[in-house]
Amino acid sequence: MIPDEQILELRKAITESARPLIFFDDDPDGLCSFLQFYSLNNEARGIIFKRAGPLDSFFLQKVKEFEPDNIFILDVAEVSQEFLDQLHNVHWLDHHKPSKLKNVKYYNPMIKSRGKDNKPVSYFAYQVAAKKDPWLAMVGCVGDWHIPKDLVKDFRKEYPDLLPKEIKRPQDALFSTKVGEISKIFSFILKGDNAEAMACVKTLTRIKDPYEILDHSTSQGKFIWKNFMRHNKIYEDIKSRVKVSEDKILLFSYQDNRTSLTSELSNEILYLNPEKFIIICRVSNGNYKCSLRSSKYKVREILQKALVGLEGFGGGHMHACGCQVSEKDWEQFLKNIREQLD
Ligand SMILES: [Mn+2]
Repeated sequence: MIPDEQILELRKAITESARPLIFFDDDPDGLCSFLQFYSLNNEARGIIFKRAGPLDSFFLQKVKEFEPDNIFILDVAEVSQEFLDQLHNVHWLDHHKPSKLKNVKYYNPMIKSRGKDNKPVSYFAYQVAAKKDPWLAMVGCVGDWHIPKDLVKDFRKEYPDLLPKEIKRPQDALFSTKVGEISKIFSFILKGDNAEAMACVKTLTRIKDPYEILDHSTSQGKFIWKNFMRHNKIYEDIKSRVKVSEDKILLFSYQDNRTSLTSELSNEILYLNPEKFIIICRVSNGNYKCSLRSSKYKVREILQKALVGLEGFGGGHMHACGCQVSEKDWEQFLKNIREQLD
């Protein structure tokens, strides 16, 4: 958990900021965290952080243009010290492996719980926003494979049909319920180029109710739905090409220089094939960009060992990781993984 005084400190910081700048991760948890922070301060400017290494000085120009008085970093696992050293009033709320960086106010439930509490950032953003929008918190949490007990209680009071009582496992919530569908929609609208994604984010800040999206009942809801469908078509096409064999590794790669769908695809493929070690990769500019999933194996440990001595990097959660491996080291990488599964 995050202590109450820290939640209040964050609430005060975002509410009283004149020009808050918010970096958020490009997944439903990051987006739902941003939307809840935005609901506390409509002056906030959001920047989607697409993962490819740490959040670093590449973004300094953006900071200088906006001249924020406070900077918030939500659900981003890695930030560079060099970047932080050039900034003031940075608040970083995360639930990945705790960081020891300086010149930042750091909030992470993993610290006090000694690694046991890794509830999503959108859950803590819900506390920060004084529990205003349970649906945003729930969509973010389900996207990160969590169903926090107290949150689901609040959520079902308002939206019982979006997450039926018999649903207990996060993966069932994600792949067989309406709240899971919204999570998928949030995930897909962040794909594609930045201008399109930001137009969707901006539209979402004006949506008050999940049914606007699910029933396409307002112009904002229609806009989100249309953008979702565009990416969903590509997604379904790639998914239909995944083949399952007897092998304990389920490996699938495709060529695409633009958008990554590997994270979403690997989640669904794991759901459909829970016994397999899933490796879904997108090949782009001589690199394999992969999402690794398994419910049986400790993916993060296996990945760390497999990367030793190779050109590549990666990390993530115990059972869900991302990585990038150079084409020339790809076969060795696969061999290193396979050895650990036998
Ligand atoms: Mn997250």
